[in-house]
Amino acid sequence: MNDKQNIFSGIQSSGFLTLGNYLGALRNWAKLQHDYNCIFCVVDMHSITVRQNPAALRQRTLEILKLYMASGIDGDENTIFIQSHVSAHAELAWVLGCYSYMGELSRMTQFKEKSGNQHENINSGLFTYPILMASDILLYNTDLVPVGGDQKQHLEITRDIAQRFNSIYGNVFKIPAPYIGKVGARIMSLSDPTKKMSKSDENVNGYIALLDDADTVMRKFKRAVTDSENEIVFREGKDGINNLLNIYSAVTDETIKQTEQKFEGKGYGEFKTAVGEAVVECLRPVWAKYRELSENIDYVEEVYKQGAEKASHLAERTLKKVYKKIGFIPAR
Ligand code: ATP
Ligand code: LTN
Repeated sequence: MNDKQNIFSGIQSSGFLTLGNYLGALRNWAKLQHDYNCIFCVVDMHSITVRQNPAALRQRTLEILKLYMASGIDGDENTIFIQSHVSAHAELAWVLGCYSYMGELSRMTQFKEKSGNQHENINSGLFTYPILMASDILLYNTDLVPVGGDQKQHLEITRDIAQRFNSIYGNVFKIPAPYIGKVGARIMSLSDPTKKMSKSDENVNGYIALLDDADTVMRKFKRAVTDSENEIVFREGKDGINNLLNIYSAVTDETIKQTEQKFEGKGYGEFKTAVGEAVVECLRPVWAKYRELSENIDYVEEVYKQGAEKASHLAERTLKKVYKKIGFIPAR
């Protein structure tokens, strides 16, 4: 091992990735890859807390993996893998479940939200979801976890579980910290800019899917909800314009101030077209790389197989240590 810090993060394979996932997660991960030991996982096991169609799940898991790579994450330099390929995640989750409390799990806002949305399927996986996430993170001696603000609470429970375990058994787990970027931290829906842009939004006009084509991207931006004024400035109450300014500045690397000056006196229609065009330009290289990877599926397979091997090696070491500490007899 080198002296770089360890990073772990993951995305569920529960829908099409959006511009929000790209600007809030993937693009930032790609920037971290040279300065940290990075492990990026497609968390397919988490996604079955919501009913999935098997063929669609298979397709999406692979699609997300390719999008990791198309966003510039190098599959040779980093560890990229699929969660269900490394059995230690499920095994550690069982152990940690015995050190987690019903009370703390029932306070998780994601559980409250998701169980509110699917009354017919409030399964126990939805409830224990944060334990599996804690296992993902703790297996790899993770220092930092790059996630959006919505995941902060899950990071806190991960730290609590790890500290509780360490206080009984000694220094077993490294205590991880969240790493929440500023730029693109929260991209809002184009049809309701008071809500987060989300891949599970029923209204397809609310989000830009990363694999939407250029015409669709332009059409969705042209329909974006704004306000009845005609001033392109970042100001409280102008949620739609604020979101478009945020997106424009995130994809062009200009500041909000520079963008405001550039569009001073211009109309909303012209601004929306400019934002759409800037997003298309930003996504073009991702689309090209994605196409290339789709034609070279053997390479993609090699990356996730090698990734699972590297990840298993690290994960098994932690799991062995845990088993020994709690008093399980070693099998070998
Ligand atoms: P869902 O809405 O279906 O719960 P999601 O789109 O929020 O899913 P996740 O898999 O929960 O996607 O998130 C993957 C990563 O992308 C997380 O780090 C999350 O914080 C980030 N992310 C998701 N949506 C946005 C957004 N609108 N703006 C910025 N970051 C986002
Ligand atoms: N819960 C996260 C996805 C996730 C994750 C992780 C993120 C599962 N395991 C480990 C970081 C580290 C989400 O819904 N975005």
